[in-house]
Amino acid sequence: MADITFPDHFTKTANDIRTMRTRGAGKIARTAAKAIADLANSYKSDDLKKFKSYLDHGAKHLLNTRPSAISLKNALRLTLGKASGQTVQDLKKNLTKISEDFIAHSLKAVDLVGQHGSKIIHDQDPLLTHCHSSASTSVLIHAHEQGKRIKVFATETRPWNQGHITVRELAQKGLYVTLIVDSAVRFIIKDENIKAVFVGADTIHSDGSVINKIGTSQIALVAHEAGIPFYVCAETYKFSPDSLRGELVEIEERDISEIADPKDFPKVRFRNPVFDITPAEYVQAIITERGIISPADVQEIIKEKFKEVEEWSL
Ligand code: RI2
Repeated sequence: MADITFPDHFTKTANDIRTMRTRGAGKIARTAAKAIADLANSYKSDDLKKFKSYLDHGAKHLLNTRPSAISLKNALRLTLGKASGQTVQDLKKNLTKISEDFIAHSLKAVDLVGQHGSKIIHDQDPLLTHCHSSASTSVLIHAHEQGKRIKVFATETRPWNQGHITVRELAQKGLYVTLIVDSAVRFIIKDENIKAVFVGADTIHSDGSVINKIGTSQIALVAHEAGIPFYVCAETYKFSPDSLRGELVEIEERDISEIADPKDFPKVRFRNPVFDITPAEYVQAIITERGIISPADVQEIIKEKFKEVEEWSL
């Protein structure tokens, strides 16, 4: 791999994902699908074997950027893993088409998640969300557009403050939205009589457990304590086929400079895990583009969705 040089646009895209300039599991997936097709189209020789190896190295380069987002790996599985061709030109053409289809389906899926999820929201419901998830905001926006006068409470989501993106997006769409600090969740759930929690997912394991932004599992526990439903909004390409074999995603730990400047805290250690795992028992349902499913049904969907690409490995 050391002797392979990728085009600038490709390394920039990978770097944007790593540094979170491009973020959100769905957007990462679409960006990776486009990046691998663009990489293919920038290849100059007619040597098919070398071409495949080049793409494989490109895929590995992308995979290393965000280890907890199975959406990225699945985007490569569902594009590169399905593409075929007897010549470099054929493979380029086929991969480009598959990549475009994946992106279109992904965008459509976010809308469908919104349509399905909005049905379980009632008029006047106070609701809570965490981080910024386009699948979750799709649900909330659809409910609002149906005339349901919901009140959304959104956590700021340290250390990256993705909650700021959420509140700006929802406010701009005309929703009644309130920003709270992460540690206010338990107080707000009780004080505002929150009726349900909606979050996104970076990965969903075959046992229905959910990897999402750090703090999600605490919120799930508080929702459980309060007896309110905790819903996960996720397109099915966030389901992990690896987890069928017991391979769970690694929890990404990012640079401590995201939390504070260590120079200001002599002799202090830091940790910055950016995701956590919420067990299936705390998840009321998963809202997907196929409809609202039980965490117990995740396994069946994985088997069906990934059967053709199961053996393909990067
Ligand atoms: P959508 C994000 O990860 C958040 O954890 C969010 O819940 C999840 O991706 C899903 O986002 P990060 O990239 O695909 O901010 O629903 O670390 O937009």
